[in-house]
Amino acid sequence: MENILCEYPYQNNEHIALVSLNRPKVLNALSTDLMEELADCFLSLDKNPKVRVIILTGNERAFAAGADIAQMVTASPIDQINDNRFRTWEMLKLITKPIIAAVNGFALGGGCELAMSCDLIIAGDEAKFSQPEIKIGTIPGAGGTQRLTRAIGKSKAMMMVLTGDMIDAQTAYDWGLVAKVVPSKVLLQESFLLAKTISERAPVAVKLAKEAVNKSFEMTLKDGMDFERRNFYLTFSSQDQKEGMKAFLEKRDPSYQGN
Ligand code: CO8
Repeated sequence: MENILCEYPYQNNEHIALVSLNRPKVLNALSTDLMEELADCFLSLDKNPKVRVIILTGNERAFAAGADIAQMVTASPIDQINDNRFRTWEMLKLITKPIIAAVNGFALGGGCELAMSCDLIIAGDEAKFSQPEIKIGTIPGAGGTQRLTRAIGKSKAMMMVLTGDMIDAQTAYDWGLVAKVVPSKVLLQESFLLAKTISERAPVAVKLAKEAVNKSFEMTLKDGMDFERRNFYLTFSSQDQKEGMKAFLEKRDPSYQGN
């Protein structure tokens, strides 16, 4: 892989993988090759039964400054259709394990959209978020008008999408785009601790919970409640549910096997 790095096990923890975007010269611009590598890497981590949580990060300067503008500048709509550039983005939806976006620096355009495609975002206190496409004559194409609106509401999303201006990490937190802001220097450490906590929960239940929360973006409340209930029932077919409840009653820590 040329455009990303995958560290597994991360910090000697066989349940956690760290994936880093790695095109520092262009602020991790999301080329089609990078997105192919990312999708392949995520799919293989998803298949690995030991992996329970994935952390996605960039570097101190940038998570990602958007899709690769050099690759798009002369593209026609037909080029884009023929390339099927969104295929790799769509593949991210197939990942069943939680993905934490650990964002330092710029998360702009496709970079912000990639972070929003993850399950939750932790930001370093110097991170910046924006949907700047309007400044280069286009609009968001990978969820900036949809996921952002659901995350922060119409008025604020309109302001970001129509001005293209950046917001800082604290504002992103206040508006509900990110789950937590931490000092930039300890971003990976904090993300690891969160990943470790999640990795110690019942893996099947974690997957079913992730699926149910994500469904809330796509369903009416009634259908979402029905979906949630089915996943709730489904957890009772796992050994982990038996182990979790028994361990509680026996006043000991559970030992989850992920089945
Ligand atoms: N694409 C390609 N190259 C980039 C990108 C990018 N998105 N962002 C930065 N770079 C390159 C610069 O061209 C520069 O290269 P070089 O050194 O060869 O000149 C290098 O990275 C460093 O950038 P700057 O010199 O500009 O650094 P500054 O600190 O001055 O500025 C900024 C940093 C503010 C982040 C600035 O680089 C910037 O505004 N970047 C572009 C941000 C942007 O417009 N992003 C949106 C792109 S469009 C998009 O994401 C649509 C997504 C749709 C979904 C994808 C479907 C395929």
